[in-house]
Amino acid sequence: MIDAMQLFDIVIRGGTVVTDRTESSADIGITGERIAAIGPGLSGARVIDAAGLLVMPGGVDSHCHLEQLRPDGTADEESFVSGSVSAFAGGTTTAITFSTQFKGRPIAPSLAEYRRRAQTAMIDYAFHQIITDATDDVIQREIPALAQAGIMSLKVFLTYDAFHLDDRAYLRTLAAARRAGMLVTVHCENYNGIAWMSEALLAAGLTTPKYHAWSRPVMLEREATYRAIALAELVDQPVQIFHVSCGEVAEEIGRAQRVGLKIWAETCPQYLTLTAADMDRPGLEGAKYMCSPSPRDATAASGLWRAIKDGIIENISSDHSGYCMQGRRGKRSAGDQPTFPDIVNGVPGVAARLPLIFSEGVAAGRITASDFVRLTATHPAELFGLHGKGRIAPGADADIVLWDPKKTMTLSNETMQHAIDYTPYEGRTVTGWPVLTMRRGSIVMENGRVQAAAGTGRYIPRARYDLITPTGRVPNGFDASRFA
Ligand code: DUC
Ligand code: ZN
Ligand code: ZN
Repeated sequence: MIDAMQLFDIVIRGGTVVTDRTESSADIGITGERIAAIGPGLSGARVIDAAGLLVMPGGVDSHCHLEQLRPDGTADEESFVSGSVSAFAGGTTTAITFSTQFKGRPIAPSLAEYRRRAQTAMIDYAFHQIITDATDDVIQREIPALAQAGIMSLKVFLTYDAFHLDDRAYLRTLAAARRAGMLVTVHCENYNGIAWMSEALLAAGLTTPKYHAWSRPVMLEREATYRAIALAELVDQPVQIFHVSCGEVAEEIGRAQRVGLKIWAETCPQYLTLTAADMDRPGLEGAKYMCSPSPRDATAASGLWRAIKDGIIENISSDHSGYCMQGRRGKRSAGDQPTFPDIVNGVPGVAARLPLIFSEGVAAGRITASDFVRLTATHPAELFGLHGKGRIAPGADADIVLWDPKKTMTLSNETMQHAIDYTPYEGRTVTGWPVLTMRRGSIVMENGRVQAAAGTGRYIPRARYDLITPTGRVPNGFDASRFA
C-alpha cells in the first residue's frame, strides 16, 4: 500500500516505466539510495518530469575492461574514473571489470592493486578474476579465497599466448569454481588454429588489420565453444560464453541449453553493428575495429538477432576495451606499422552499448523495450548475482536511466566521453538517447553533463546464489570435482 501523504526524496513523474516484463505509466518514489514506491500520484521533495520518456534500470555492463593491469604494473588507458564518466554518459550505472592473474604469478598481489585502483570508481562495480595459471596454489587456496572476498566469477581464455589455458588447466579451473560455487566465463577461440593461420598469413605477406579476421574464422570460435561446453558438462560447472560473434556459435550454445546444461551466452554491439570489412581500411585505420572474436558479416549479425529472439543469448555487454590510436600505449604499442598479431585487440563501447542496442533493437523493431531492459540490465544482474541491481522495483537500488526514445544522435568521440581517442561508431546515427542517469538516488548525468565525485562508486561483494548451482548431473554419477 502506498501512503498518499508520503513525501519521497525524489519522484520521477509521468514517465513510462519499463521493466524486463512490463511497460506502464507510473511515478517512481525514491528514498535515500533506493526505490521506495512505484505508482500514480506520488509526491516528492524534488520532482523530475519524465513525460514522454522511458524510465528504465541503469545499464548493467557485465563485461567491461577498466584500468586493467599489465604485467609491468602499468594499466590500460581507460581508468575507473574516465570509464565511469563514459558509462554514466551512456546510461550505465554498474559494471563488472577484470582483475588479471599473470602467468607465473599468484592472484593476490594483482587483485590487491586492482582493488586499490577501483576505489576511484563512480559506477558501482564487481570483479571477474582472470585465471591464466592454474597452479595447485591457485586451485586449492586462491580460488576459494576469491569466493570469500565476494568474487563469484572467473574468466578463462582458450586463446592468446599470455592468457590461454589448455584443456587440463581449464578443467582444473572449472572444478575449483564448482567447489567454490562460482560462475566461469569463457573466451572461446582455438589457440593453435589461430597461431597456425597467423603464421601462414604472415609468411604470405598478409599482415594488415584486415587479416586479423582471416586469422580467426568462425570454425575456430565454434570448435572452442563446443569444447568449452563439453568440458563444462564433464565437470557439471555452469558457464557463460563471452562475446558470441555469430549464429553458428549460438547454435552450439542453443543445443547445450536444450539438453538442460547451465550454459549462458553474451554478445556485444560490435558483433551486431560492425563487420570484418571495417578492418579493410588504409594504414592502421582498420585497427580501430579489431577485437576478438572478429566482427563477421551481416549474416552473422542477423544470426545473433535470431539467437537473441530465441532466448539463446540473454546478455548484451560492451566488452569495453579502450586502446588509443595515437601514442605508444594502445593500438600502436608495437610501432607505426605493426603486423596484425601485434595490435592489441578490443574496442571501446561502454557509452555506445545502450544507444546502439536501443536503436538497432527497439527502434528498428527487432526487440521490445522490455527485451532491451532484460538484455542490458536485469539478466546480467541476475546471472552474476548483483543483488539490488538491474531492476525497477521497490527495494532495488535507485539506478535509473531516463531515456528519450525519439531523440536522434550522431555518435562521435565527444559523445562517448571516454579517455580513448576514437570510437568505432564515429558518424553513426542512433534513435534513442539517455537524457538522465541516476546512481543510487544521485543524478550523475543530465543532458550529457556528467557530475560525480571520484570514489563514490561502491564495490558489490557477491555471495553464493541459486541460479548458478550445478545441475547435479555428472557422468556415471561420479563427481570428479571432489577429487581433482
Ligand atoms: N577478449 C575480451 O574479452 N576482451 C578484450 C579482448 C579479448 O580478446
Ligand atoms: Zn574475451
Ligand atoms: Zn573482454
